[in-house]
Amino acid sequence: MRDELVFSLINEEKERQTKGLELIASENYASQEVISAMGSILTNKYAEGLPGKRYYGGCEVVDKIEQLAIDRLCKLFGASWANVQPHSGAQANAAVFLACLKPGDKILGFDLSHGGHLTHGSPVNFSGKLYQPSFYGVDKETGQIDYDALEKTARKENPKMIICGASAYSRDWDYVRIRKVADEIGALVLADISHPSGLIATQLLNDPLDYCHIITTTTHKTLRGPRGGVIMMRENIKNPYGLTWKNGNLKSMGALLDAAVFPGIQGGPLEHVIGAKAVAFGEAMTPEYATYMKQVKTNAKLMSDVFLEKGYHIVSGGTDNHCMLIDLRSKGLTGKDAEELLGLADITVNKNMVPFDSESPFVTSGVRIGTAAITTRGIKESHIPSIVEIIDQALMSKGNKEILDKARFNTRSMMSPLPLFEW
Ligand code: DSN
Repeated sequence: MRDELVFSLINEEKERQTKGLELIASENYASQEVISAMGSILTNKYAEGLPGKRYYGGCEVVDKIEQLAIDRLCKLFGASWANVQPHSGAQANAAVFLACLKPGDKILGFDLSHGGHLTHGSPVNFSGKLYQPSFYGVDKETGQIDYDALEKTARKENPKMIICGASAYSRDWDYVRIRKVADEIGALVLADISHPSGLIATQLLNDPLDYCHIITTTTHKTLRGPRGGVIMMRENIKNPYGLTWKNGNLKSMGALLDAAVFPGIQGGPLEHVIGAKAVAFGEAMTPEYATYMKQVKTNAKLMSDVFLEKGYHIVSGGTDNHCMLIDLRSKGLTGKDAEELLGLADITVNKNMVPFDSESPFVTSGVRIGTAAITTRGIKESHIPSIVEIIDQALMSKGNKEILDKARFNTRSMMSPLPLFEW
């Protein structure tokens, strides 16, 4: 018997996803094949362990699937080792911490209130409770990472690990500079590339695998796969002086990371999600995906330019990747106001702290906007000025119902005809 209630709610959500403008920078629309693999009978299988080394019988097929996911991921990023079992990006980071650090060890991460992530040392997260965090942030004037301050804090605090990566930062990273100071103090570098991983896989941003010891990413943001995480390492990484060296510890570090994922922090892997990851990694190696990622970047750059023309303040003055952070203080709005007003126009964003914010995380002074999801729907440069116009109308509406209804009508007219799984 069909569960009418659950499936009618799924249809309701599908309708919401179809008619609106999805601008949450961490979301995307997975392909029908990714969704089919994720909704498959692979969910029935227990497979604790790794391909060829399981604690359950009957794993001969899921072994092939998981190995395929590992091999495709390594090919996609030029990695030499990977674990595809983390259930999420947070789990991937937790496994790295467990493998590389002891409780009480010092870590240095990007400040959450400047665009960083909870798992990079926030006091409300395991990473800030079990380890001793210190933080770097952005320069008040430029809105870009203050690398001088990062180096200063690294030398003062002597962390065992420096974490780079963000959830609301629109600029590329100087991995060479971070690795240089890490070498000086004997720290490991973890790059969490959850947001820009698709742009990195298609060589549209600097490659962290060249310089960082360990890489984590989610698989559902720009990578457009199922909800999940992975960990990777490259064997021949460079030192900051351009010399390539063989990461002699790859095998033993890989074994430590594998053991940290299972049995360290997880039980049985989600083989249905791993099957869907394999599909997504296959898709990400196609020319169509490379074209898609270029379009994501083009759309983001144009959108930020049009917002600037309309007098909005974009933190750091623009974007190199798929997202931008708008500081709404100059427009007399909070992030909470903006999220609510845009929601009434069927435009989904998330309120977000801006650097040096005076509001609480529940209110905030900004919104974060990303172009990965709308680009999957088929949005091109020609649509961007109209999208910014609709957003501006909704934000400046002061809650006027007529204006918001018109903005919602315009959103739906633009989005409803576009298919959900357009490539
Ligand atoms: N929630 C993710 C994001 O929106 O960036 C990070 O965990």
